[in-house]
Amino acid sequence: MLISREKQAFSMSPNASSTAAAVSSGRRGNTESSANLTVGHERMANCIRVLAMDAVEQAKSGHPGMPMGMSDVATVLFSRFLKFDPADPAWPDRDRFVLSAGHGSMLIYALLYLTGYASMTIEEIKRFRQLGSKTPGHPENFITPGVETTTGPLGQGLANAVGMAIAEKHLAAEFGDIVNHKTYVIASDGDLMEGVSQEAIALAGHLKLNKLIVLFDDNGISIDGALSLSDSVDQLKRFEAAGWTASRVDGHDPEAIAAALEKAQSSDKPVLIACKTQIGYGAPTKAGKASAHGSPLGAEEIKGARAALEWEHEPFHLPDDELAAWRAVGQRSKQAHADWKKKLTTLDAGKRTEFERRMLGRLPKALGDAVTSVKQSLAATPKSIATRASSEFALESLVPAVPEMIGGSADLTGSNNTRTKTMKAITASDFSGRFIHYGVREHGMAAAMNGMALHGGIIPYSGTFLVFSDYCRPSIRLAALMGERVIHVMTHDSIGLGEDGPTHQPVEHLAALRAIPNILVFRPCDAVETVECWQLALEAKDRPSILALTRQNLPQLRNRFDEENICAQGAYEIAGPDGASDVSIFATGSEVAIAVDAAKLLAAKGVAARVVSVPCFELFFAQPEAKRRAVIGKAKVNVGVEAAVRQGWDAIVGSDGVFVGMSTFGASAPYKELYEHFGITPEGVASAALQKLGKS
Ligand SMILES: Cc1ncc(C[n+]2csc(CCOP(=O)(O)OP(=O)(O)O)c2C)c(N)n1
Ligand SMILES: [Mg+2]
Repeated sequence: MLISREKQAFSMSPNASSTAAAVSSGRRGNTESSANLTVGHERMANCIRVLAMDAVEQAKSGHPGMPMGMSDVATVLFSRFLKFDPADPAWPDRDRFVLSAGHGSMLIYALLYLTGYASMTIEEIKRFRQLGSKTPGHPENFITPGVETTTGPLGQGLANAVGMAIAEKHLAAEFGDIVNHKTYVIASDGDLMEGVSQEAIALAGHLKLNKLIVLFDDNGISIDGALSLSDSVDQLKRFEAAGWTASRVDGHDPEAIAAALEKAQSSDKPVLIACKTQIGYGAPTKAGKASAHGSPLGAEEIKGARAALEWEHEPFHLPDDELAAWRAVGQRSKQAHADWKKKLTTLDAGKRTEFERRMLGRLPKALGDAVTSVKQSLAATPKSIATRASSEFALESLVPAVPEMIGGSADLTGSNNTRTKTMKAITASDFSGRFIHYGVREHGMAAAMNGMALHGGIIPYSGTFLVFSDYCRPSIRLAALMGERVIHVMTHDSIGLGEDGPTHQPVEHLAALRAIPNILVFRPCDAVETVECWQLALEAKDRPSILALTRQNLPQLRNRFDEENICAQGAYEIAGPDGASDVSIFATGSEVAIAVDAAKLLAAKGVAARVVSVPCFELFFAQPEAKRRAVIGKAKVNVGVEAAVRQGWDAIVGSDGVFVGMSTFGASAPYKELYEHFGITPEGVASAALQKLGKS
């Protein structure tokens, strides 16, 4: 039998305070309800185990092994340490709990049900993995109250948690101890093998995020079998090298787990607790084996597990005492929550209003005024500068007006222009700054930004080169899926960056980003469009945005002050003759000026051409059909111009439209020569249009 009777005896021994005893002992002084002392740790942990194996069995798919293995750890965490209130999953000062190993979703669903989250009923557990349930295959924060972030792609949750811990420290620096919580993570072997985890742990260690506590499911098993097939990293040493404190415990020994967690409470570094566990703990033949990872255990195995766990109850049925003990766990932080609310009322009224505004994700009124003043200034004194510099010019006004904006760059601060003059950097000893030097860690940066946005109270924006959006993409995709407001400033957005050559010149990236649902990809053509796009990105509460910006200077094409945010239409006519046009030229970013010059060349040849700037495909496609048709127009020839691949452009220019752009990788040369070389010039555009008109 795989279950150690010794362990059971130990956890039930009078010296080892049982979970229930801890529940009733008023640990941290926030216990209200008295728990049923007859239910010990093991029985409580077994509630998770049986729910996990039964739900996976019923769904005929899922991952029973991890929840069964980590039940003891999770039981200790939830029943003795985690500050949470099932009645208010959005309590701003709750501890954050991130299940980075999202495949173990039944662990968190069981915990939410057991501790009394209203939306997590036993019916939902029975509907595990079914359409419309609160129990999807992997945890989705936008479906299930109590789930802090969407996990499944390994490594992401851990890296999100780093962002949450940064957010906590930053907000605490600003608002005081109204913000004072921990961030706990359960991470698996897979989480730690993923590259993003290295970026995340290095950043966490550097910033000394001592309220971040990672519980590593150190089970030595992954899908292919023993971890030794593919990994021999000493994780403790690895974390220690990154500035963490690390220890290893028996993940089935509640007191050892509790002692490690207790010690972690006062750490001055982020904490790794490697919990040695047995995957599928309780399953008679599959425990400790990869076969427990991701398939139903099967009727026989479940029968054996029930016997081993001494669990005589029907599937999905929990005895009253066990459920009562768990529900008491859900009440543990009631007093802490009430105290917190009281404390909030003692906060200075202005500060309190500001805190609440930020946590609700509402923008300050000052944003509109800041945008207007930037636009007025640009109308009075036009700027022919790179859009990355226009972005910096906008940020000089936006950052003071929107205090929840936290900027950063992945070691390209001077190139991305994301740091304004007054922005102070966040450091390990002072989190009051508003700029993060993420280091050369694009993936970790994007994942941490998701965590900051998820935490609430912060709108993170980043900086890197557009070509490295590939390095951020997994997290950008998740931001889009979750509907999180994160803003990526991505400069050097085409062959226009010049000499660095094709490794640095994005070609397919705009199309690839536009392919992600629920994202806004902005490519402004001048300083005015840039500030308008910034405003739209900030106002897009439920989706991430990309600002693709140039390295090279561009003329300011919009010299009139418009109160209205014209980029909100996604596409609009920026230049054109009074009457009908033979040619419509659609362009984005740096190519809009080229299109305007092409229209002039065409006019000189007696061909009327209009130019439509398309700063944002997604906003344009969201316009009513009549509006879209009007912007597309009825010219004989449509031409699209973008220094990137054609993919996606047919939706605007039509499949018989002309496209002037890139169909190969770029090259290393001064940028003007590259534009000539690849034919993305006013002459090239005009001649393509004439050819299509049959006039060449
Ligand atoms: C980025 C990513 N790659 C691959 C997978 C598929 N996958 C799910 S779990 C897993 C590894 C399982 O090992 P471990 O993380 O140790 O989890 P355990 O089996 O111990 O529960 C893999 C490869 C994934 N979810 N995310
Ligand atoms: Mg494992």
